[in-house]
Amino acid sequence: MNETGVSEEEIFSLLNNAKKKDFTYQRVLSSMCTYPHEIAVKAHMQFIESNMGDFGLFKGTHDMEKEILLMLGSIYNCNSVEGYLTTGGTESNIQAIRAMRNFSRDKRSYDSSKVRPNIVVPASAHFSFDKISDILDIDVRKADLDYEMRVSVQSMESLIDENTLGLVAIAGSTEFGQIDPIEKISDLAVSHSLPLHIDAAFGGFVLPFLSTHPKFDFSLPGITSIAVDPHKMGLSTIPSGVLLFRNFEYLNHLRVHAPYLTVDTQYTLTGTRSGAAVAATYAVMKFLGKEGYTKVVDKCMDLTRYLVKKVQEIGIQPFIDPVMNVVTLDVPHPTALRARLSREYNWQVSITQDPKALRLVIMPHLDAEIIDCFVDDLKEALKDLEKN
Ligand code: 0PR
Repeated sequence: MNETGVSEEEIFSLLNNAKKKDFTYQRVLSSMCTYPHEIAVKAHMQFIESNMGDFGLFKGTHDMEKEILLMLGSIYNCNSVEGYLTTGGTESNIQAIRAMRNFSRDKRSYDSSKVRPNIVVPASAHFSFDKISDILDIDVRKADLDYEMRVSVQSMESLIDENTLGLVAIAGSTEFGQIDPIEKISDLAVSHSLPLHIDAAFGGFVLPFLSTHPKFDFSLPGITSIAVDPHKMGLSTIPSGVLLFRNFEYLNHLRVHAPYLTVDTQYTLTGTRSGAAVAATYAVMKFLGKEGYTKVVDKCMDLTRYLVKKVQEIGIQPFIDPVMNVVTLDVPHPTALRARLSREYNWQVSITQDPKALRLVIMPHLDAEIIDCFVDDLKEALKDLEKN
């Protein structure tokens, strides 16, 4: 650390240099994040010092948090919804499974030294579930997918046993943007009296704004919790995730006594929490409303269809028909192609693991012109690969 402080001018020169090394989103087709809405940025700055870890000091911010939960409860068909703003999908998933574990432990009072509990998730689950296995010391059993990358309900059922804490289904999978057969999984959860968590980190701000979509919310009786990330398609600032429970009963299993704060209980994973992200999320949700988000989603879906049409013109097919604004392309040598697109053409794309496909996320920072440039470069990169 330097002995004495440096001037503001010098600081900004350092910051500008760092910024130059960062990618600008225009060349990024691999991210589920995007530029936050300017209203969100303004709100974030206004509440920059607000700490939801001690929300008795920040009653106004806390009221906005409660309002966010109510707004989401109304679009996810639940008026008894409880929860809180997390740092994102990872924390929401950890806490949802921790609540399941505690619920089961309190209800069945099992001896954790003798029993190793498990949860059943789709094989397509985000890698946060591998962290969960490690943190909570539980087995994460991965159910098979069908040919369209949806989880097989039969496979899920075959993995359930007396040590199963609960089930997970995905509304908008990370790699393929696919939606599991959630209605059937809800029935499965009900018939086995198990809680069901929906990972809608990505899809939660897409599905409600599509003209038609399968049910994925609290209107299905088996669903006990939902994770949704305003910092992805919600256009809020990072870190903004939301964990929602159907009612207080599940949240209450996360209760921790918090002495010396203005409120004596905490249900969250982190202590100090960003009130700025709460303000940002509240502001952008109010500002856009259902109409605004529908426009955002419409634009991304139009671009998604446009991209599919353009790649089909050069003989490339999507791996599955895009369900939301995630496109996977069945290309030769995806790993080499990705490297080439990055190295020679300065595009950031990603690849799926199994099966391997080129993966593109069509976020609001993209437009038809960028897609045209990308497809031209993709065509050239494919030619380069054929030559080598
Ligand atoms: N659940 C799903 C379905 C997700 O897709 C993700 C993240 C998470 C949970 C975890 O969310 P947090 O990262 O907010 O904890 N999906 C992307 C991924 O990990 C996130 C991402 C965002 C990746 C921006 C790249 C990027 O540039 O692949």
